[in-house]
Formats: sequence, C-alpha cells, structure tokens
Amino acid sequence: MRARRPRSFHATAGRALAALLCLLPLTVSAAPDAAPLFRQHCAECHGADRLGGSGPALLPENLHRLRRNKAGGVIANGLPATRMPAFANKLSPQQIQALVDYIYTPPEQTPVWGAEQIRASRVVYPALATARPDDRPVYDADPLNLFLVVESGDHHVTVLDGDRMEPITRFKSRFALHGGPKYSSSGRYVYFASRDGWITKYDMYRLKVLAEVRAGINTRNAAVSSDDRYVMVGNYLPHTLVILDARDLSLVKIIKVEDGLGHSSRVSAVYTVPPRKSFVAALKDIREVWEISYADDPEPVYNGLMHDYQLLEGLAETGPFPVRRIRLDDYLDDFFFDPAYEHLIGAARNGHKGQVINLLVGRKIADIDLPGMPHLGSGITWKYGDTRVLATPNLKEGVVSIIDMRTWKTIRRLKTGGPGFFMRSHERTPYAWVDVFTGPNRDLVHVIDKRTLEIVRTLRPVPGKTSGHVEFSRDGSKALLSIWEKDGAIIVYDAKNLKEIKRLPMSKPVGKYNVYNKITRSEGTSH
Ligand code: DHE
Repeated sequence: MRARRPRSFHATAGRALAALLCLLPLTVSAAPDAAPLFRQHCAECHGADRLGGSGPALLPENLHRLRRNKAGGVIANGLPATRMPAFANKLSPQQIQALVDYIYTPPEQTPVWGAEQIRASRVVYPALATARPDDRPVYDADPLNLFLVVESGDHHVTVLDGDRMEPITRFKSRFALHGGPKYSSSGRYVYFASRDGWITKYDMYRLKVLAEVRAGINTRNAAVSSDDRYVMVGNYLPHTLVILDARDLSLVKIIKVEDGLGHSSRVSAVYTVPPRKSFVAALKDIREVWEISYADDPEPVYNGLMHDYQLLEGLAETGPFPVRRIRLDDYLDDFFFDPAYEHLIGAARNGHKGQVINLLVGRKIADIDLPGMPHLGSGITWKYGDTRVLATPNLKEGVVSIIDMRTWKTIRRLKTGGPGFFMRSHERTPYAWVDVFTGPNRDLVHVIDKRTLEIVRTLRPVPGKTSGHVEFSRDGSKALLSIWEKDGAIIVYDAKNLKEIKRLPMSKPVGKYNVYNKITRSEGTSH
C-alpha cells in the first residue's frame, strides 16, 4: 500500500483558489462588462481602440487632468462646450463605473506613432511633381477672395468663390477635420489637419491634393511657418510636436513634449508667430508654453539668450528648432495673440482667469478676470477709442467679455442668449458677430457694435437650428454664417444692413476660411 503523501501548502492553496475561481463568474457577471459598453456608447467618437476619433483618445496618459473620481460625472453629465453627451439616462452607475475603470486601464499594446510610421504613411500625389511657381488658377475667380468651407456632415471641403458666392469645386477630406486650414503666405497652398492625425496639402490654384501624411494618432491642429518652409503638428497622441517639410510633407523632426521630470503632455494648440519666426505651442498637461524657433539663426529672437535657456533647462539638444520654455502658473487650453504678436492671451478651461504672457520677456505679465470658460481661441481685437480691446465668447456662460488691452481690465460684460463658441469681425465693418452655440437659444446670433460695445441686433436665421461661425469676405462687405446641421447651409448677409443675400446648402459647414483675411492676419478672424 502506498503511503498517502501529505498535502503541500501549495496544493491546498491551489484547491482553495480553484474553489474561489468557481465562485468568481457569479461575482464577475454581476459587474457590467466594460468593453461591449464602450463599443456601444463610446467607440463611435473615441475610436474602438480608444485612440480617438471625432472625440479625444481615452487612455490613462491622456487623462491626467481628469481626476478618476470625477470621470464618472463627465460620463453621466456630459462636458460643456464639447460634443460629449450625458449618459446618466442610458447607463446605470455601475455601468458608468465600469467604463471609468476601463478608460483608466492601459491598453494591451502601447500605441506607437514615431518616425517610421509617419514616413510610411506619406502619400505623394502626381500633382506635386507638376506644380510650377508660375501656375495660374484654373478658374476665373479672385484667388484671394476664395473661401474654404469645411463640411463635417459628410467630410468634404467646398471651395467657394467669394465674389459670386458660388461653389467652384468640392472634394472629399480626411475624417473629421478640426481647426482652421492654414494657408501658405501667398494663399496658393493650404494645409488641413484631421483629428486622426492626417495632414493634407492642397493646391488652391489647380484645385488638387498634393500630398498627405499621418503625423499623429490623435491630432490637435497644425500651423505653417511664415516663411512657408515648415508645418508643425500638435498631437494629443502620442505626446509630440511634429515638424514637416511644407513642400512635400516629409518628416523633418519629432519633438517629444516632456518637462524633463518624466511628465509628458498633450499639445493644446500650436500657432505660428511671424515676427519672431517661431511656433508657439500651449500644453495641456504641463504648466508651460513653448516657443520653437524656425529661424536659421534663432539667437536674435531669443535676445541672444538661447544658450542660457538651454543651459538652464539642462537641454542637451541644440541645433535647429530649439525649445524655449515659458513657465506658467496654470495650464493653457486655449489662446490667441495680439496683432503685434507680443502678447499671448490664454486660459485654462475652468481656470476662472486668463493669463497674458509677454513673449519678449517670456513671462506672465497680467491676469484677466474671465469667469466661466472663455474661448480665447476665438478671441478677436479691435481699436476702441484710444485703446484696443479684446473680446471673447464663453463656452459655459452666456457672456461676452470685453477687455481693455492697455490695462487688461474688463470694461464690459455683454449678456448673450447662452454660451457662445465663435466670434468674428473685420477691419471694415463696425460689427462683431457672436453665436450662441448651446442651450435653448442655439439658433441665435448677436451682432455687437464695436463703437458702443452694445448688442445692436439679434438674428434667428433658422428657428430651431444651430447657427454659428461667421467669416467675412475679403472686403468685409459680406458675412457668411453657418447653419450647423447635416442639411445645413451657409447664409450670406450684407454686413452693413444685416439683410440676407443668399443661402447655399451645405452638409454641416463647421467652419469657413477666407484666403485674404487669413494671409493678411485680419484682426477680426482666427489665424
Ligand atoms: Fe475646436 C478650432 C479646441 C471642440 C470646431 N478648436 C479649434 C482650435 C482649438 C480647438 C485649439 C484652434 C485650432 C486651429 O484653428 O488651428 N475644440 C477645441 C476643444 O478643446 C474642444 C472644446 C474639445 C475637443 O473635442 O477638441 C473643441 N471644435 C470643437 C467642436 O466640438 C467643434 C464645434 C466641432 C468639430 O468639428 O469638432 C469644433 N474648432 C472647431 C472649428 C475650429 C476649431 C470650426 C476652427 C475655427 C476657426 O474659425 O479658426
């Protein structure tokens, strides 16, 4: 007879574990399964793999600013000023919690989008090789009074003749273009960025796509250098700034967005600063704003202090595109510049105040009293008496703040029909237009007299339909307004008497961009 072997601790523990595992399915099946929930409710906007789509990527490294215990509230109640809806009526608290746990779990494979992937994605079309400096436009319209209309309803772009107000052509764009397309200095070329990272170069004379490259997985926006040499792309995922050669979109450099202490950051937005020959990027997760020179000799821009900056920062890397870090006491989600590009005016979402950063001295010089959620990316300026004012809509409150740029004090707060998104004007019109973008009055548009700082007219172009985003013709005589619906339209107004002139059907025309106003950096529009 064989002696019975004593049970080892491991065998006993193993059996106990097996017994426990038998019970587990009961426990697990009681908790909602997050993956199918995510597929059903979130994937359409945030991507099946959480890498972003029309909404941002939802991976732990992109959620630093959202505390985990607040994430459930965002899913339940939605997010103001974004298209994030409230799910409280569709999902139980347990389902919401399961989704929170899911998005804070790292993916099985870390997404990679580096030089190899960027280079492999590039497509060069035959039209690039045949482009000549003396090419003429293939249409008889004024090439400087064209508008590009981004139609997100069916992901197309319309090229519109701004004199006749008639479409010249319409072409398919990449998925979910976001931010303004950026023109080269003559207006001949334009660069589009899509939320999923594609940059497209288009020839405005020959009406042809020239080249495309995927610069990121989840992209914020792009900027073009004033010398037409570079395109800089700011990404949410990966945490990079990507510099492309503007001629053919080949990769020039990838800059990792890090603070040197192991923290990386999404990019809020990047713009070009022509007088300084630099790009300026605001960061979402690091309290810094970066200036990146594209000048062959960056020293004059940095007052001869570049070397000191680099030593101070302990930056090993010198050479082209040096980064100057300007430390801030709050994040910058949104910003714009004064017309001289000396000051950057920005704010954090929910920061309750704006910050004015002087680019010459490289530090904050003033706070601005801005409650709610100012949308400074849509800020504009104009001369008012012997000073200049800036005005910004608010994504959370029905208010337009008007600020004296000499004192940085608020001089007027105009009550509007609800939170607004875009504000626009033109040097040759006495009016500034601001939309109401959310809430029951989202079909309203207010017209502000820049001389009196009063709302002088409120339009309701199509009752019940969201109206927003105005852009002016080259001479400021016409204002084009979007009806933001799939079966939407552009309504052309006489900018003086505010009467409707024409209606052009469009598929959710999210934004429109006049060549002349953009390349001359009109004070009434975004750049
Ligand atoms: Fe935008 C521009 C940020 C949501 C339509 N938006 C910009 C810019 C930034 C920005 C930083 C400037 C980039 C540029 O022009 O180069 N947008 C954000 C957000 O943080 C926010 C609130 C959340 C998000 O999902 O990113 C956001 N934006 C939206 C929308 O939901 C809008 C209304 C619809 C859409 O298509 O996504 C939208 N944003 C726009 C448009 C511009 C823009 C049309 C260009 C405005 C212009 O005239 O220059």
